[in-house]
Amino acid sequence: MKNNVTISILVTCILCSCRNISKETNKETNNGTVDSTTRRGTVTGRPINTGDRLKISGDFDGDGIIDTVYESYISSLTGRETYKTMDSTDIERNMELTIANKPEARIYSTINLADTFTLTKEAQQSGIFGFENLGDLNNEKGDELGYIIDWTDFSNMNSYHILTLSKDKKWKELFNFPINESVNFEDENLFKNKSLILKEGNGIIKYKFYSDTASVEEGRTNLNK
Ligand SMILES: [Ca+2]
Ligand SMILES: [Ca+2]
Repeated sequence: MKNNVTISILVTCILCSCRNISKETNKETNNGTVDSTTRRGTVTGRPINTGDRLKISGDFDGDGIIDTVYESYISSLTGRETYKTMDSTDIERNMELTIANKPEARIYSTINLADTFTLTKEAQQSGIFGFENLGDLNNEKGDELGYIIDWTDFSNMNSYHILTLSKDKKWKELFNFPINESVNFEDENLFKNKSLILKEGNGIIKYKFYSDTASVEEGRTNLNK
């Protein structure tokens, strides 16, 4: 009797493992035979990692309460958050798929009555980087913020943007300047505060920009003019 029980358990186990093996084999066969259209469907079918969206905090409307500003990266085809990376192994294909996805880089915040603001509708980008609270640069209540568009290209040429929230709760660009993505962030090309921007006071800032003569130079501007 005991032997019979042992044998039937053994048989059940073998049958179960056979079923598992055949499932695995099917899965492999499916993967091996998908055509490019099915594969594309699989890529866009994966869950969206919104963990790669950036956020910063600060008092951007100057009411004394700390606010949070979030990055949003949507496909204008669906109006929903979408993938920053469409193909992590093939750079050229990633570029094509990104453009075809018609993405928009935007920001939104916890600030009452401040609308979602579009940073760019240019399709060849994967959101932003260097997203930071710059403090109150123009001496008008409220912190300013900085960002750089993460262009999906092979160029190091880019621009640094400074935004402020106006009194009527609208985001607007105060200033921008050209940068070189690799050279500008080398230690010797940053100010002593490890930033591209240094506040002088009375709305005046100094900034490190990439010049036409291919070197990092220091500029100075009045944000209130
Ligand atoms: Ca606030
Ligand atoms: Ca300000």
